[in-house]
Amino acid sequence: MTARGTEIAARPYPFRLAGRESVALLVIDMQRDFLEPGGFGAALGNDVLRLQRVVPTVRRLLDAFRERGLTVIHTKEGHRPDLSDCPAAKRDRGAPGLRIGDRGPMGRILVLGEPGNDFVPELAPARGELVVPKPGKGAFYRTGLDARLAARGVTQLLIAGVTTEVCVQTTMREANDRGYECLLIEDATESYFPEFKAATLEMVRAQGAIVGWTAPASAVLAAL
Ligand code: TIU
Repeated sequence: MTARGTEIAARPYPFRLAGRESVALLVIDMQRDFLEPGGFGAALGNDVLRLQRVVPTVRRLLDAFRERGLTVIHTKEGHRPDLSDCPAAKRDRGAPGLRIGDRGPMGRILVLGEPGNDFVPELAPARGELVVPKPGKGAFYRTGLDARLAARGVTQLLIAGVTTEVCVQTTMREANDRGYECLLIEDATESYFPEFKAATLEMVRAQGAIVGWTAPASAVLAAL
């Protein structure tokens, strides 16, 4: 990418990168709690292994951003050990095998600092990369992310991570409303429900990119 940017071959139309300083790779919640047995995702009854298929693609994107010195941000969904930032409405929802804060095989479910709440090892943040803990599904809710992006001059977010229709889509919508241009990387996001992933990709880029763009990782890598 030049200082003035270039274009990503995206849908519904090309995504013009504004320049090196304006773009960030935002990796959403690539944590053991969602990708490994014994965590939050599994406690909700999901087949967590299907999320692991995107790990190599996210890693390729991370490598490319790091090699070029571009901004990388990681979010992690989790709660304080006293659960003071976990609404009862979230903890009490549904009938999971283990609830948020309960002790599981990887430590307490969805609690910051527990082994199961950490990133999958292949995608661990590198020194200097921003790590944003978040109590909600959206990365802008009670995190200060907006101010931190503004301080860096970031206006465009290339988004990867899990799950497509929950934390990824919520974050993309929050970002879109705040004026960021967002591109969801199709093969770097995954859902427990393939039909929800497909619907999310369709709905964000419909109506002339009403929420944002989508493109495969190969198109993003070609443009960097
Ligand atoms: N359950 C589910 O699909 N997702 C979450 O609870 N969090 C995220 O998407 N990270």
